Amino acid sequence: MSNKTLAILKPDCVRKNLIGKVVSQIQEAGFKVSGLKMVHLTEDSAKGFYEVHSERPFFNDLIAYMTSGPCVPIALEKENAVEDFRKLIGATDPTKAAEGTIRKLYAESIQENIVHGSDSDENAAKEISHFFTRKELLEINGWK
Ligand code: IDP
Ligand code: MG
Repeated sequence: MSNKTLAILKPDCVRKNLIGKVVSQIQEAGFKVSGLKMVHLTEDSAKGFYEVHSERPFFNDLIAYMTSGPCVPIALEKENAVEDFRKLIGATDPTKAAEGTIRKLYAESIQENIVHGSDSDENAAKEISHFFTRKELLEINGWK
């Protein structure tokens, strides 16, 4: 099992001035920040990141949303990171998300849902490398 996952604070999170609140909730849940930056995704980069959804009816809207402003990718480390992070953010549709989850607290809709979380160890590794080089990531076990 990997101990890494990728979060993205999506453009609605940045616009609503919620970066601090959401990062704080993530850290209070025991995740360590290994890499963090603010980027404005290009259309090509967003399409590459969400390639698995390219045949879905919401794909074009998803790309428009994800390129509508800057977002904040965050590489995270914790034991059981992928599963624990999905629990912390809640269901894709905020009306179905559990109480206290980040999406239940802050998301507007199934599309504008504040935050991304990787869905498997394999995808976490791919998604982290979409945004970060190895040198940009702290080695948590080496922290003094
Ligand atoms: P996830 O983010 O919970 O893993 P996915 O099914 O992987 O959900 O979908 C990726 C993103 O696409 C969602 O977070 C959301 O922004 C958007 N999305 C998913 N389903 C819909 C939909 O039915 N309508 C509009 N947007 C959607
Ligand atoms: Mg997904």
